[in-house]
Amino acid sequence: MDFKADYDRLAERLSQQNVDVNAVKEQLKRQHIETPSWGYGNSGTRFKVFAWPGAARNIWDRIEDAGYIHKLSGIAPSIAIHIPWDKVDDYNAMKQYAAEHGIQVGAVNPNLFQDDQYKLGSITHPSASVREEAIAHMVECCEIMAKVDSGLLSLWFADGTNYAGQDSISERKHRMEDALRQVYANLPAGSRMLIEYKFFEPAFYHTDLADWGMSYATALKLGDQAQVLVDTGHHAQGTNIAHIVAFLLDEGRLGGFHFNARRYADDDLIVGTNNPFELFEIYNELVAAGEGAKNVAYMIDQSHNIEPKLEAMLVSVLNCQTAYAKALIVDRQTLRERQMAGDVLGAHRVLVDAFETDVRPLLMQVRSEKGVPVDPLAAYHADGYARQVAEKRGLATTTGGAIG
Ligand code: PSV
Ligand code: MN
Repeated sequence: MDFKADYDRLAERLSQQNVDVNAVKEQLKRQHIETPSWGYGNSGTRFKVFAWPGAARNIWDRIEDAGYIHKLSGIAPSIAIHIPWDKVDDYNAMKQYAAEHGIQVGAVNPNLFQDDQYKLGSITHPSASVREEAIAHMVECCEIMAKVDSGLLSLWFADGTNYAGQDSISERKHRMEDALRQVYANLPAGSRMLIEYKFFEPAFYHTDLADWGMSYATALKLGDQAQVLVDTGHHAQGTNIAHIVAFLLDEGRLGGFHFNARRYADDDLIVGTNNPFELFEIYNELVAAGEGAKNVAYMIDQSHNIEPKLEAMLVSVLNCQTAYAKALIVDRQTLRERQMAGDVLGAHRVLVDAFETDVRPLLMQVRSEKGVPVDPLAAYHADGYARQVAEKRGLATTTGGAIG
């Protein structure tokens, strides 16, 4: 594909706009987007799970698929796992298998929502014995982290109530803090606990960790190893996620992302589709924070129901790459000058100019320098992997774990 002339023109224009193109390329080469094991298996809505030919049947297939997405994109070198969906007897074998496929095991996600005893909650449940089971499961996940060399325990709770008066909200808060303190004490050295929030669903009156402020307050109580995880699908309509990101970065408590796109609720659509400008705004804050964003973990959290699984995951990773590239080419010097001069629309135009720039030649150049396909989607359509796994695996009857 002939992109060199376009790349040269773009590089020339960017250098006139105070952008260090070589530094931008280096940052793009170091980008890291983690894909989720549960995104490779069958999934659906509460109405129907559609089986996809070749969908991953177990953790070994999921690792193969994640390795394939990394091979095509060059920027997805790890896979998040979900326990017990990805439970195995030999975690060393899991680690080795991942390494053979060019990737590592990333965040470990406990499952505190699928067992019958969790009907009224897990760590906020009125019964101490249910809470103890939930704590024991998270401690087991801390042990798995050590076995697979993971530095992240990623926590999401379905806990909440459906009706006013169903339970004491403040008592539930105390139960949660007590449980998390016990889990925190079991974190492997140097690892982090990421605390996710979600404003509704499956509970509809209140969710125990409903927004970033509740996750942040909880993390502060626990200690430096606890941080907030922002799932882009977990906010009310109109919430300014970039603002949350900037605030948490400044506080040193932004642990990571679960990327996906939404229009109505927790839609789990492909990140960067519905609202690419919002994703750009988020990346703009991350780039503006510089070193302050160096420990942020970038993960996809999507379950594709009607889309081809592998293509959907590849598009997701590439959309993050595009948003990052656009944020990296913002003319920050001019932006600053216009901000200080009170040039409201002039400052805004600096961002819009970067957002509207066609960064495809830049990304092609980066990929060719990195030794991955310059057009990963074309490579996906040409190389036959999806057809081969469809033949080999057939129509799986299992889900990826996530059911909706
Ligand atoms: C459910 O909303 C959810 O998508 C949460 O975002 C978790 O991160 C994920 O499932 C995996 O447990
Ligand atoms: Mn999530």
